[in-house]
Amino acid sequence: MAKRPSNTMQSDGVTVHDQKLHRGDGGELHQFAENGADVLTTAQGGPVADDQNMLRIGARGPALIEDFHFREKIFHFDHERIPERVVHARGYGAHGFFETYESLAAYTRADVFQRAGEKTPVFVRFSTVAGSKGSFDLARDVRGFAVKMYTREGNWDLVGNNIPIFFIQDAIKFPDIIHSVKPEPDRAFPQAQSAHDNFWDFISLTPESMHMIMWVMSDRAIPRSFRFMEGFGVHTFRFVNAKDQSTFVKFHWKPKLGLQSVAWNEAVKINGADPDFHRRDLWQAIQSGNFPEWELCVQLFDQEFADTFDFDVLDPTKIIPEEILPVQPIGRLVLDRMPDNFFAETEQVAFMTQNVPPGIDFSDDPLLQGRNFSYLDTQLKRLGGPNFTHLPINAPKCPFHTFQQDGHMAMRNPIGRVNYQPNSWGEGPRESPQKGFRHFASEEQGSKVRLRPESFADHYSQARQFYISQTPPEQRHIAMALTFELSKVENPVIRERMVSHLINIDETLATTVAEKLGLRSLPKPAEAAIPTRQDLEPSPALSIVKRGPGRFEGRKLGILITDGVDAKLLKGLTTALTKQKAVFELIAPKVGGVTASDNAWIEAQHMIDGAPSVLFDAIALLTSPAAIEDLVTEAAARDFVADAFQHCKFIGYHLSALPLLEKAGISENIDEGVLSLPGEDGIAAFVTELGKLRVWGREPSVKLGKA
Ligand code: HDE
Repeated sequence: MAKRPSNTMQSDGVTVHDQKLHRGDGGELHQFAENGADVLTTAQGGPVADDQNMLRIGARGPALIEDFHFREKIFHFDHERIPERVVHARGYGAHGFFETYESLAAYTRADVFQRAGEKTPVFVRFSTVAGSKGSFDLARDVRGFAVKMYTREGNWDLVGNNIPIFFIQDAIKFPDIIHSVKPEPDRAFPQAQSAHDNFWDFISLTPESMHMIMWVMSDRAIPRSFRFMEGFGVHTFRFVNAKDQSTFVKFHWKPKLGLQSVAWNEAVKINGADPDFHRRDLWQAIQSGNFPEWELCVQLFDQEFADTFDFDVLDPTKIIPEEILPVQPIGRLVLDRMPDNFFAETEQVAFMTQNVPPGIDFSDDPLLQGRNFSYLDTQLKRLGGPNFTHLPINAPKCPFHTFQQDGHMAMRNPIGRVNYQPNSWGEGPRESPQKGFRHFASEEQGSKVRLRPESFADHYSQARQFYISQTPPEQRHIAMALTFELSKVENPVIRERMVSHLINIDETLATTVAEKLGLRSLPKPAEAAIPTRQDLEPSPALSIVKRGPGRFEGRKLGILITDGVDAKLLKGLTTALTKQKAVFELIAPKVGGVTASDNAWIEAQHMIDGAPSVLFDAIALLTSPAAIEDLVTEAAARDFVADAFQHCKFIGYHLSALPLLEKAGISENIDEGVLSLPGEDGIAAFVTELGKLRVWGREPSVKLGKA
């Protein structure tokens, strides 16, 4: 090929395409079609000769409007963004399936629950609520847990959260709570934080939010992984069977690997070290074949239970404790495939609470009723037109037939003459009273009013029940979280108003927070329509710690290695971890790796500066006598150990690492969680010990959350 003059050379030095392909006579086009996959084209399919330089007059002259390739490319780029979700903007999704355990025909006619072993394709999107699309993963926040099941009778969207209740009792308050938590409108900060005046001002004026506040100030709001969180449908729904009989139902997702959260100090550091911590975790788990799994469980009850239960089952700020109404597993959800493209699937997926198949119906929960309007409405803004169901991620996977037509970006219109019904052409789909959705014919009566029922008036009893169900470290964390959040509130009146609510929940909690905030005295308790009930039993199911997994499966050990690392010990440790289905990453002074005691070269995944211990569930220090002297001079190595200790993690160490423990200031405090690594034989026992996850007893001594 003739060399181009240097002033028109491609700037990236890539070989210029064979010009023959672009001349355009028939034979050559045929050749182009065959080779098409690797030829860059415009969106119109036209092959591109030069993607590095605009068309211009002379090498240094003005650009030409005739350059359709440039214009198309920039035009498209200019329009790449769509509005982010008004809430739950930051999310991450995956595909999988739902498998039904047993037929639930007695309760529901929903096809998805008719046959044991039936598998239904699913797409799930996890999210934070307040932060924008580019915010960090470890914000203190509720997590969205939205599930789209592509059933044989259309899509069923169970758009839930990782907390079983909500802040408000009426959908009309949603814009207010969300405005209050989002960045304040004049200054446009803080991002992805509830720790500011507007949020706490609204909350302290909204007593119905107190139960939810207990949950979001607990460790539930800083989960270790999407894989280790529960999910909840929140509202009471209805199952409706083939005889049109209704049973109330509450949905719960239980993670197979158990619950786990991080410490607040850890969350803050994770956000700096890896803002994509939760995304990466899900990506890595699925890509490595460790498919996350949850069981779908239900609480089923009838009208009689609803009438006699202590609280109104339509009130979305209340739970039904599992100890009172057990949860029954009815199927499992497995996530086994990442989307091919984030935007096409995770960003464009449109969840809608009103997507329910025949056999699943709504209750009159006023939050759910309001949501049923909002989720359809918002898609129009976000996805730009009424045809968002034409996007593959939103389209049903069962046959479907509508007479809807036209609109922006219509991909499929009715074929043939008929686009209405009834018609006498004998064409097109028809209604089916038997197969079709029949709304449950509940008896309703009453005047048209704007009223909250009295049965929604108790705002403190379940908040107290949640608090007293927690273990001491979990209670400490709630107190610390409240103190931290309120310490960011500039107006002391708001701080005090919040404490006045806490008194109604638990006096010790209120006193602790008041002291830590430096309040001179306890304010008067907030006025309560209904005094807090002291007789509600603690519900152990509400504590994360009481229901720890007891095993290290699915968790990650960070192994710090240096030159001279004991090769056998390392092998023994990694084999034991793999056996227990745990994972590990190697961290070294240099990312290239280290030379082990047997002279083998071991590659590392991280350099010590880039892998603080907050990214791991526990750490092991596999140093060597020769390398330790240099290592202790590294601030990152000292922080690695000191942070792990402060965050109550297990630390396994080779004896050569003692000077590092000393430099990190913990050699005096060695406890049952700081373990000298045994020889090869004992290493499996060490990994079993890691299943306890944290040494919470250490916490008061490191003053992480001394309450
Ligand atoms: Fe949502 N919520 N929400 N929400 N919500 C949205 O819909 C809304 C509520 C939840 O991954 C929006 O498509 C109102 C409770 C999740 O795409 C919007 C009310 C629960 C997601 C909306 C609530 C949720 C959303 C924004 C008060 C737990 C993310 C974008 C009545 C049961 C879904 C969108 C995804 C998203 C409205 C309260 C869960 C605006 C009006 C309670 C998981 O329609």
